[in-house]
This record gives sequence, C-alpha cells and structure tokens, in this order.
Amino acid sequence: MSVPTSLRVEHLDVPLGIHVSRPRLSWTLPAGSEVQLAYRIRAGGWDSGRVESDQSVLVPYGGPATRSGERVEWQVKVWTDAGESDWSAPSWWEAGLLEPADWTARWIEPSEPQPGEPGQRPAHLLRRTFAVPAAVKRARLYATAHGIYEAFLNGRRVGDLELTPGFTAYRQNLHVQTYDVTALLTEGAAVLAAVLSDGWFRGRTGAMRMADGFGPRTALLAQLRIEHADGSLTVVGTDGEWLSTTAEITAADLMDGERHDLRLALPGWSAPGFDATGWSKAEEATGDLYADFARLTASPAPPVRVVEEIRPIEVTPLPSGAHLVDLGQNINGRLRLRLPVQNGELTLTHGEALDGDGDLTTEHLRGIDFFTGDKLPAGQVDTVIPSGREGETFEPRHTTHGFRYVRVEGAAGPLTTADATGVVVHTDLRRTGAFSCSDERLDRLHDIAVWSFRGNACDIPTDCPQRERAGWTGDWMLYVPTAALLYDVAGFSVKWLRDLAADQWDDGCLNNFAPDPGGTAAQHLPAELLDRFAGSSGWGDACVIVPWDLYRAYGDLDLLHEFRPMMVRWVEFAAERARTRRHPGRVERRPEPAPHERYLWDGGFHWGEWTEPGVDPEAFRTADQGAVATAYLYRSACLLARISELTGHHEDSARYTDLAAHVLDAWRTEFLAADGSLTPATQATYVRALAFGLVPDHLRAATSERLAALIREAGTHVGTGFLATPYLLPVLADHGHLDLAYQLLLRDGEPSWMTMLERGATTIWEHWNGIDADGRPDASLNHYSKGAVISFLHTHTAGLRSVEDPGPDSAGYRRFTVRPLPGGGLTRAETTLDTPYGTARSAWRVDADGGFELTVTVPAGTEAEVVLPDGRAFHARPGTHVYR
Ligand code: RAM
Repeated sequence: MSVPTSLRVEHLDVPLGIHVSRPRLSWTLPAGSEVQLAYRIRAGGWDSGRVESDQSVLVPYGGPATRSGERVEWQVKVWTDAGESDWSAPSWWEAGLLEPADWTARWIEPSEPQPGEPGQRPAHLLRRTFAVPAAVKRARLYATAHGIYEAFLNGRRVGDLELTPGFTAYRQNLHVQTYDVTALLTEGAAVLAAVLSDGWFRGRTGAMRMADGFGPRTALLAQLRIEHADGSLTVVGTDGEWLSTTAEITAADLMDGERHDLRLALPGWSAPGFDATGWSKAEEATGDLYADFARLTASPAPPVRVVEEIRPIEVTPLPSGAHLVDLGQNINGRLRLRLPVQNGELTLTHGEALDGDGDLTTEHLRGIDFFTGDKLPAGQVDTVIPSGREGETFEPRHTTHGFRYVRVEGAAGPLTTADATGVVVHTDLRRTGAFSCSDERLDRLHDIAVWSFRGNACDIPTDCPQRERAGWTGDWMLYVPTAALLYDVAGFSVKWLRDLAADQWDDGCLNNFAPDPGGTAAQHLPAELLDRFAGSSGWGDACVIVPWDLYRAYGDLDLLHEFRPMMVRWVEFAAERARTRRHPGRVERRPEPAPHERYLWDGGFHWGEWTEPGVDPEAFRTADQGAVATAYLYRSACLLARISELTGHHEDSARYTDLAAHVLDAWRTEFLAADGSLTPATQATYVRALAFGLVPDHLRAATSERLAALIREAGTHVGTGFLATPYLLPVLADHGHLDLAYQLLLRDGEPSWMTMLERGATTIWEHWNGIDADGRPDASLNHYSKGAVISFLHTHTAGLRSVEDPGPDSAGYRRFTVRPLPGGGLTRAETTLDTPYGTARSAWRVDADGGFELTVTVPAGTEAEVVLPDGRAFHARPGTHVYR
C-alpha cells in the first residue's frame, strides 16, 4: 500500500537547531484515501499515536520532551479497512540549545579602542585556536552575534547562510544558527573564526538611518560541540582566549554599503598555522543584554541565502569613463565583480533608474529626515581597492542593496557582462503558488509583483530594499494575502510578528515597523511628538490582520493564540483613542461631541490612505482621517471578536462584537448617507467600506454603483493609494462590476498598472508615477504594496479562493471555492497552490466556439465548492475534475 504523498514539519524549513520542543507535523494523503494516520516519534524512545480522522491534519507533537541537541525522528503510516501501509521513510529534526544553562561560551567584543563614525566602521576578524584531541563523530556550531557574522572553521566558511543572525528585536529575540560542521573538523590543531560587522544591531537602519539602535558595540557568541568517536566531548566557545583585528572590510553598513581594501587581506587568517602576532585580545563582554541567554532562540523562518545569480544583460561604457551594469531586473542583493588587475579604487553605486543621459541616478532614492525635512544620502555605494594581484573578486557579504543598475567607476580596463554577476539575496522561501494566463501583459505584471516581493523579503518584509529597508507594518498587512499565494510565508511572518509583539508599547500602541531598533523608548517622548508618527490606524492593525490572513492560508490556530494578547492591547488602545481624542476640525464644526463620537477614531496620528494619486503628500499630517481609522477599528474589532471565539475566549468575543457594533454605528452615522453615498467621496473610502462590510446590505448596490461612477469619472483610472488598492478589483468584481475590474487592470495611461509595464518596470513602484512620462523616476521603484493586485488573478481570474471567515474545519484550504471569473479578453488562466493539504489547482480555457472548460484539482482531505461562470455550482471531493 502506498504511504502518504508528503510529510513535513509544518512552518519549519530548517530541521537543524530548532528551538521548540513541540513542532507540528503535517502530511498529505494519497488522493481519495479514507484512512487513519498513525505516527511514531523517536526522541530517546518511541512515542506513537493515532489520528482519528480521515483528513490530512496538523498534529501537535506532544511526545517525549526534547532535550537540547537531541535528534528526533518521526514516521507515519496509513491505516484503512484494507490493512496498513509500511512506515514512511523517517524524517527528522534536531533541537538547538534550549536552555540558557546550555551555554558555556561567553559573549566577546572585538578590540575596538575607538568605534568609527556610523556607516564607516570596519568589520572585525576574530579567531581562536584549539585542539581536536580525538577523531570526530559529529560536530555542531551554535552561533549568533550583535551585528552580522560569518563563521569560519579551519579556513572554510561555515554553511551557506547570509546576513546571520538576521534582523529581530534583539533585546527580546536573538536567533542562534546551528550548523553541522562535522566535515570541517579533523583531529589536531583547529581554528574557529568569524567576521563581524555592524549589521542591523549597530549599523544604520530605516528611513532615518539611525545608528547604534541596539547598542554601541558589536559582539559574537559561538559554541562548538564536538562528539568524538570514543564518546568523549570537546566544547569550545567564545571566551577570553580569542584574538581580534580589523578586516580588509574597512567599512560595512546595510544602508551605506561596503568598502574593501584588499591590500589589507590576511590570507589564511581563519586557518591553523596563521601568525596572529599583532592581533589584540577580544574582550569578554558583560552586563545588560549579554547576561540574558533566555532571549536566544531559533528562527521560525527559513534562512537568508543566495537564491539566484543573474548575468547582466548589458555593460555600457559611459562618457565619464565609468561603466553601467544593467541586470535587466531590479533585485535585492549585491554585485559580484571580477576585478581588473589594478591598484586604484573602484566605486560601485547601486540604483534603480537612469537619468536623461543614460547614467545612473539615485536622487529619487534619497530619504528625508522626518523631523527636519533634510534630504539624506541615497547610500548603496560599495568601494574596493584591489590588491593588484591576478584573479581577485569583489563580493560584499555584509550589506545588500536594492538595484537593477550599478555604475562602476575607476576600472582601469573595459568591463563586460562576464565580469559582473547579480547575486540575489533573500529569505529562502518555498515557492507554493503560480499563475499564468493567455495575456502576456498580465503574466508580466504577475512576474514583476513576484520580483517586488522577493526584493523585499530579506529576513523581514520590508517596504523597499533601498531607501528604508524597514519592516513597515502596513506594507506587510497589505501584501501578506498575496504573498501567501506565492510562497510559504508562515514562518517568515511569525518571526516578524514576534518582533512586532516584542516592542508593543505599554499603552498597546504599535509603532510603524518591526523590528524597531528604537524598541519601546519612543513611548516616553512628549505627546505632541508622538502625535506626529505613532499609533497609525491601518499600520498598527497589521497585528490583527496579518495573523488572521495567515490563519486563513495555513489553518494554524496556534498563531492566533500566540498573538491574541497583542491584538487585544492594540484594539483597546485604538478604542481608547477613539473615546478620548477628537480631530480639531470636528471640534470646530461640532464643539459638543455627538454621542457616537465615543467610537469615532479621528484623533491621534494616521498615515491615512497614503500615496493616493492627486493628493498633496503632506496633507496626511493634519487631515481628518476619521473615515479610514474608524473603518480599521471596526475591521480589527470584528476580527478580534472572531479570533477570541476561535481561541475559546468567549467573554472577549462578546466584548469585541459589542465594540464593533458601536464603531460600525459611529462610522455609518458620520460617513454614510441614506442613498449609499460616502464621505469623503474617494475611491478608497468606497472600496474600504465595501471590503470591510461597513455598508448595510440594502445599500451595497447603490454604494458600489457610486464607486463605479467615481472610477469612470476618473477616466476609468485607479484612484486608490496604499490601503485600498489590494481590495479594489475584488470589491468591483464581487459587486457586479467585473468588466470594470478588468478595464482597470488592463488600463494604460497614468495612473495604472499597465503604465508600469509600458515604462519598463521590473518591480512594482511605490507611486503610480514611479517613472513619469518623461522618464524621470520618483520615489522607490520597488515597493510591493500596489502589486497586491495580482491576488485578483489567483482568486478571481483563476478563481481559487480560501474561505472568507474560516473555522477549524475550513481554514488552510481544508475547504475552498473555485469560482473563475473570465474577462478582459482572456482565453485561458490557471493557478496552482500548495496548500497545507497538497496542491490545489484551477485551470480554465475558452475554445474557439466559446465553450468553457474548467479543470479543478482538490487535494486529499479537502473539499471545494465549484461555481462556473454560468452560475452552476458543484461540490467537489478530492481528485481532479473537469467541468464544461
Ligand atoms: C513610507 C514607507 C512605507 C509606508 C510608510 C507610511 O516611507 O516606504 O511604504 O508604509 O511610508
């Protein structure tokens, strides 16, 4: 009998060094199985159990307690009336160092008498010699840092991970990487070494380029555990025996870039036999964070790696003598450059756009100091001084950039495409979803939206990979449903949510992005300052909406349990803001507050719809954002009520249902007229109101007619900004305006998605006019939020939809709908998605005489409702079905 078709630890891509003793197992059954599953898990002894279900399920592992470093194996078998299968091939995971007491190593800081200026600080080399006294059976290296580290053992780089230990709220969560280093060790003299740079810990981060966010020093923590063939153990770690010096990386910063002086390179520095005379003693670090080993944990996300390499499409000499490298694709990563044999310095400036003369411009990428209004440098400049030896390569590993073009200045000879490689660096996410159709433009739009996500998935979901590289809450909230149609983003999101929760303020406020190097410090600023940036609706609501969308996509109730306390505190914060603050404009119009205003959230700080075409970009600072904020308070209160119910907090469920009802009443009283029209009369207001259920059923048709009219009045152009854009096409399609949805999607002329394609975008722009009609760039050209439109292709065009409001029996595509909505002249569309239960697929085509054929694949253990364009509905069981 056949065994299950797939087996894996759900939401966990690194089996080595995991930090939880209760991971979840999932399996997919062969299609059509009506069976029970049995599992057995070996951690020391065997633990076994049986799952009383004919479904594929997630089983929480409650078996024998895992000990640090322990290898756990598991197998499953299938039981049916006909008999039982063999045990499946074993899968396994290995626990990391689970307890603070497991650490004998101590934090060390490189000797650094005088830290340089932020952005200009060198990386340090650290090394320790030791003896391997006997043959090696098995060895593990556990390592982490304040900063970015690369570990080396006996002259070889350990592992293939990049930018370790990644970016987290280091004060509360610091990830330890575990490496299998058995093959790097032999009996005799050995060296454990590391390169350490500022990274996110001490380097410049975010829109404001603040440095020293988490502390003034970099530091390393590493522990090597060697099991010998004879049963003995050698443990070596960071301690007072380490030496340090500065590296040939004379500056390394994630915003500014990297500087290498290869004349200073020390060949063999990480191998035995190297003469380290002149190196200084590294210092054992004590105090504050160093004493806290409880914050050390493993990442629930896959690691960052080099995931692809790109050969440039062109290298062009510029009149200045510089060379322009064009990758043909905007990426996050770095340029690897084969160096000419020369002594002079080369400068590599990374950017996304060209000026009128065909030279690189980075002006549009310069951020602005939020408080002073001053322009900041664009950064992203690497420099290298070759040693003059033959065969050298430059590759910066302690920074990444957002770029398509690199201007290389200072090369003595001509450069060609063979000299340069675009190295794509981001979280090594598992691809789970695809879409294609008969219209090349839509395939291309899909492609650039995927690239935009990839460009902003380097350990955290960022807004953009160049100007800010920050984990903006609103951006991820808007894109997560789309990302979950493309990649397994469960662990990636959980990692980020933990950092968001870690820095929630005492009053429940959430501050724009996570991780936040400022931590919770900003909460103590004077109120008038806070009111210029903190606690925005639509951004803070990510704490409710992101977990909810993950639950819809992956069916994991645990994460609703885990993050519910953060949601409760946020919604209470927002409700209290609604109760206690009023917008000055409303105070003027209505000095005595109306009773419903207790539930109207119009005070405090809000970004508002953001990047709405034609709206003064500075207006948000003083505008009345009551319609946006109150809508989000309603949305979050509704979801929190539902989440409370699902997690067994019934009193809270009643409390937030009641809150939601009051907020809804307030919103309607203030913004909805009896004829279904809304204020403010923007596309965004209408879209949000329909998407969030703010309009009563009897007015929905009228309200959606008014939305359609607004769009036509705008020349059938999209008029939404940040928050409403992802909902625009679904709302139109779901309210009888499918044609209009396709017209907007395929519309050319600014503002539109097709304009991005026409003007050569290879990633999604922050602004609708990212490149204007004259070819001038504006703001970031790699912001994924407007790319959320591609989810419409999956959920409406191809028609594969998760349940809106799922429970345990339907979440994670255990039940789903296939309801394709052809339009836009398409003759074919197809999507696939690897759900937690297996691959679901919807594919349709229209033949020459108008016949429609739909093929649907329903994974084992799931069921689908299939609705054809003519309205006929079917119930589909596991298997592949064709409908005509
Ligand atoms: C911009 C960021 C981000 C957005 C905020 C409000 O600076 O790029 O995308 O969420 O502002």
